[in-house]
Amino acid sequence: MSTKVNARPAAAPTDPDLEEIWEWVEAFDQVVAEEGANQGARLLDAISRRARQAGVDVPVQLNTPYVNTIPVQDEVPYPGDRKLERRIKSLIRWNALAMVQRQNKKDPGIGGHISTYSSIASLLEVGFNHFFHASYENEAGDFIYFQGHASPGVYARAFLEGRLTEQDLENFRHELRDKPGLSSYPHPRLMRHFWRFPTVSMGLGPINSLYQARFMKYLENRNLIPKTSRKVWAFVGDGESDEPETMGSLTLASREKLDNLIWVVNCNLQRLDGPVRGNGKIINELEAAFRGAGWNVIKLIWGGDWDALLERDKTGLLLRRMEETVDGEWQSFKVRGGAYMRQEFFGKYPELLELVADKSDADLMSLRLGGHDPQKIFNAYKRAVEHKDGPTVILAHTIKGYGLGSAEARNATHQEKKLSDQSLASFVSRFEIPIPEKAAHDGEFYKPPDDSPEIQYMKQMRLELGGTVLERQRAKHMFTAPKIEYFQEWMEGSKGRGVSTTMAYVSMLRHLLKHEEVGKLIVPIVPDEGRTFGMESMIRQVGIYASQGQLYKPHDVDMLLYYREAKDGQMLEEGITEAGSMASFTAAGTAYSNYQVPTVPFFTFYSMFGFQRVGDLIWAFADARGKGFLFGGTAGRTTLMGEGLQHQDGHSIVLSSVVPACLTYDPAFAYEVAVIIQDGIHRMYEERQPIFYYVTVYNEDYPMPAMPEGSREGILRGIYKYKPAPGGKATMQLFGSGTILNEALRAQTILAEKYNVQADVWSVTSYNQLRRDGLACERWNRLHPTEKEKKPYVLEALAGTKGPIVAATDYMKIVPDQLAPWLGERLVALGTDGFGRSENREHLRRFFEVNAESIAGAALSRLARDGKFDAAKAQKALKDLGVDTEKPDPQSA
Ligand SMILES: Cc1ncc(C[n+]2csc(CCOP(=O)(O)OP(=O)(O)O)c2C)c(N)n1
Ligand SMILES: [Mg+2]
Repeated sequence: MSTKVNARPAAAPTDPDLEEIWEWVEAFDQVVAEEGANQGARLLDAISRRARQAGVDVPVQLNTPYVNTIPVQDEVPYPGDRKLERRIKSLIRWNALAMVQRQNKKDPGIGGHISTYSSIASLLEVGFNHFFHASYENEAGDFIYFQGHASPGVYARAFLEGRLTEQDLENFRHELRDKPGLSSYPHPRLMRHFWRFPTVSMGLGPINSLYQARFMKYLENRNLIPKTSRKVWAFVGDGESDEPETMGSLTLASREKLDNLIWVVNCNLQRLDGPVRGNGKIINELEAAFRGAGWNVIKLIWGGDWDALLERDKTGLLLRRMEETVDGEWQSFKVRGGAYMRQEFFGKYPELLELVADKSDADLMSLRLGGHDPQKIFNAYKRAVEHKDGPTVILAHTIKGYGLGSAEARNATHQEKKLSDQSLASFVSRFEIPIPEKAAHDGEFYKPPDDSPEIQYMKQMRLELGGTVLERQRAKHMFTAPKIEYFQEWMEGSKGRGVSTTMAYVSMLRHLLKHEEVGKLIVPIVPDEGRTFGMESMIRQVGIYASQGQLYKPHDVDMLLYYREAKDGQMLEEGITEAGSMASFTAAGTAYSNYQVPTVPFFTFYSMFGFQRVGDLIWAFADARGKGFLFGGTAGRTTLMGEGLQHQDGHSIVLSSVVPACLTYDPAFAYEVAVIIQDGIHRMYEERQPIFYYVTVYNEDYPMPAMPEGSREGILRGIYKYKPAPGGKATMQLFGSGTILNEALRAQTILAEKYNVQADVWSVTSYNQLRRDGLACERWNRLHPTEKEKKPYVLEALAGTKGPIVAATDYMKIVPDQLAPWLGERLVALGTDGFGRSENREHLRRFFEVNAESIAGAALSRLARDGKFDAAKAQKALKDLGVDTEKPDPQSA
């Protein structure tokens, strides 16, 4: 450590305690000076051990002094042309501002953000010019997770790079008008050749980036991709760090030694409403959290202008003042200006006032912060890239709204979209944008000619890094799905053996894992729920991925199905984190584009803890054009017995129905599951459709029948007749889904045998799909009144059928009710609205009125209302069937 450390302070020289302390400090200084930094560290370590042995309560210190982690003397010189880079950055700043400004003039209220990018511009530009590698030929490019609200700056750079045209910028936030349009934020769903990662829902970018870096190592360790030096960069807001998803998985990154992961936290000290930590210091808070989680932390607080002041300060008071200033105060300095800063910051100690006596107020205002100083940023990035065996976070101090004049650092700056004419003019002059004042007021774009030094330089720098990173690649390698014959075993039924759809699904998945071509691409994911779903044999078969292998002998090693962890393990056993599992699912479900490896993730979870818990991550997955299968196990409010209110899921199908790219299925039988999986792989990976699946599977055992002839189309489209009425023509219809189909079948028998009512039974595998089809037909018919009407599939399937339809499900009544526009008065929905209970299936189904008796009773009651059955007999039947007609309504009980 040749570092210059502050000399002994002059303050309180007569304090005997301080005197003693300084003798020790000086002795330590001497050791470091004479024997080096390592020896200093050893000495400290020995002393603190000794102290602990002696019972001294040595505080755990997670914070370092409030200065840059990299000392000035360890910095390397900046390798780029600072002047040109500043010009380029200014042009990008202008075009980003102009884009938002212009659009809000044209279309008031259309929105956009200028202050996030203005704070992060230098951090991004140093990356673009010197660090972000693009993919080319066999070279693997870096992945960049941009702060969503910084998108205007990213578009503006793409414009100068030639990736986007002026027309694109003109149409920012006008995706539905003139083409091409630009989406507000990073949305791969809508700009699939540009954005890779959706980040704008706070917290999702960070957690997804972390699991992305982990998944990269998984692919390497499984030899699905070669080892690369590719990095995952994530730019995170300091306000965003309050989201549990941001900070919740930090230890995974250090545990897995993810040295391919770099986070840059844009510490502009502000969020949307105001300061992130007005009364504290967000940088210190984050430093302690990341350090505690085992990350390499680089504080990038002060720019070069401060180095000289720190150097000149012999009292240690400047550092003290830096440490005691809370973020809210710091923000005030920026808003109120140099004179105020002199008085309030430096003025607290006369020595500090003297330190800046030669500086004007304007000088004080422009003392640059670390996150705006390319030299400091370059050094931080260099360190981060070179760091081995763990993730790095850079905590960069910036100013929100940097350069936006009166909007700079103000609480309201996040919402700023338009600057006054005067602010625009001063922006243009401050950043030397060569356009006339009128053009500035109109927010005209400015791009220098292609042969200008700026554009030439920019292109050259990107060329050296392999090209543009503002690109999402089309998948080159997909595969042919296994044919349905591969699943023959499940088509034939279980020959009387009681099996659940979960067991059938897991055995299918194990079979798929053995497939010669596709097997290696399957990624099974579970959040500590493998045993619940009977996956012990899968653990043995493909092993749990563990980057370090298995460093211990598992206690059950002598058993056939022992707990096997392996470096090339295929299964991702994520521990109890549905969010983390979903982030892995996202990395695996988008690998077809990001790595050109079309992995097929199967994420199996407790259905209650899927959409309900991680719905927003699933939405982002859809945005990212992810492919794969979500399997909701322990499905159904009455099928999962014993577990009660918090576990019993009767609504995940409602929640999944809202995600446009998600196909939801609620199968009853093993062959239905097989048909859905086979077709899903075919549609997603062979036909390349940007969709994914949610399938509910249950834990109730019953014999699985063989697949009836001709049912394939109905299974996939959502409905088919499973069992016609036993005694001739049906006068009514029964619909069943999932395990409740068995109740419908039992009701069919009751109705026929006890009441001489004939009913057909239908398996409804997907109300959601039937509704979408119905809506599509309805729309077409509405828009084409002169043409022959199209008929929704559900009506086609039901053609010629008679009587009411009683539709029973283990999910809420709104699931079958989705078909009300087409089935109208015929439809009676029975479902599980209300809170679950700790009970067995028999009682639960009676309580929710979805057991066979309730279904039969509902049928008779409805026939009576239709005048097809005697009402008094129906009332008596309800009693005979054990339906308690006077019990409280379960939906509000
Ligand atoms: C989950 C979620 N909640 C709320 C928002 C709305 N929102 C957008 S930006 C923002 C503030 C972001 O502050 P910070 O992370 O500090 O980023 P900065 O703009 O300051 O760089 C908020 C609350 C959001 N996008 N996502
Ligand atoms: Mg912020």
